[in-house]
Amino acid sequence: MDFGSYETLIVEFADGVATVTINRPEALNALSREVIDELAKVCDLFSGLGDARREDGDGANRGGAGADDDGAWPVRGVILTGAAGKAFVAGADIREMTSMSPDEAVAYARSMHAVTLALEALPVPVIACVDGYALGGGCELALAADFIYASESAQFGQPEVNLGLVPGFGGSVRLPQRIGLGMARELIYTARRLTAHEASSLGLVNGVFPTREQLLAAAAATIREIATKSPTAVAFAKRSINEAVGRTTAEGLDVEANAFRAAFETEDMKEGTEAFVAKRSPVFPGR
Ligand code: CO8
Repeated sequence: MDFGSYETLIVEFADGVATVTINRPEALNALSREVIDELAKVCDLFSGLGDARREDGDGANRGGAGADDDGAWPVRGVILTGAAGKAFVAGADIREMTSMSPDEAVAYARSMHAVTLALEALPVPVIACVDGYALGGGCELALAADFIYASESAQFGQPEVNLGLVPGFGGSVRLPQRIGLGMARELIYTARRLTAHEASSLGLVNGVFPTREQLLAAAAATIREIATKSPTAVAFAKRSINEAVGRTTAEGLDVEANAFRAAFETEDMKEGTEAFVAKRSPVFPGR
């Protein structure tokens, strides 16, 4: 399977799990413009998963490594992590930022907004594996994943006010959504850091693991567990949850009803319900 070649990322694939590693350990994996461009390319690669088979899609199989010739689901989930060392990602690249005009800085922020939205739009789950610092843009990148697992050494924070800045890659939107307004305000105004266990107690992190190896293994195991389910149903569930965020209850229920209808029309639904009645394990066709 060809994932292309990258200067700042390592993209690996095994057993349905794609692992995307941001590889700039000399700068604590900071999100340079090149990293952001390459993350956008990877998102594009995976965005076509299941298109040829999803009832709601445009029927086009965009090909690439994300979708094979049959439009099946070779990639069942993505792990997003940073190269081993001190950091998951220590934020936006502060050195690059120092020479930017306000317009360039906003374009830089916008390019990362696009990446975070693209990650949320992927039809497969994305798990951020945070080992070391997830600061500023690093925390914001992790927040764009479906959920976050952390190692004991993880530290989370939005230290932008130390630099005379505000969160610029979505932190002022997604952090309050994840941990509540009051706690998000306190963290952003003080630039305090959270340990992995503190982040876990706030619901920012779903699981804390002793070592980096155990962290990555746990995320891969969760993706493989999800891979035993209907891929179309998981994709509709992800879309439904993301589209309902920030809406009224009534609007959110409309979003859910649309997703439910779309799922109801799939062959996966037919197979899943028939298998239940026949007391056998389902074999989901993924369409
Ligand atoms: N950008 C660029 N280089 C970095 C960054 C970064 N964010 N973080 C660390 N580095 C570099 C250091 O400059 C150093 O390089 P060198 O060896 O060449 O001097 C190397 O990585 C190692 O770092 P340290 O020596 O500082 O390592 P320490 O273990 O002493 O400290 C820390 C680790 C605490 C993580 C420290 O490096 C630090 O505080 N880093 C900055 C953290 C931060 O403030 N992040 C937020 C950045 S702002 C942001 O993300 C806003 C996003 C929205 C931007 C929107 C654009 C408009």
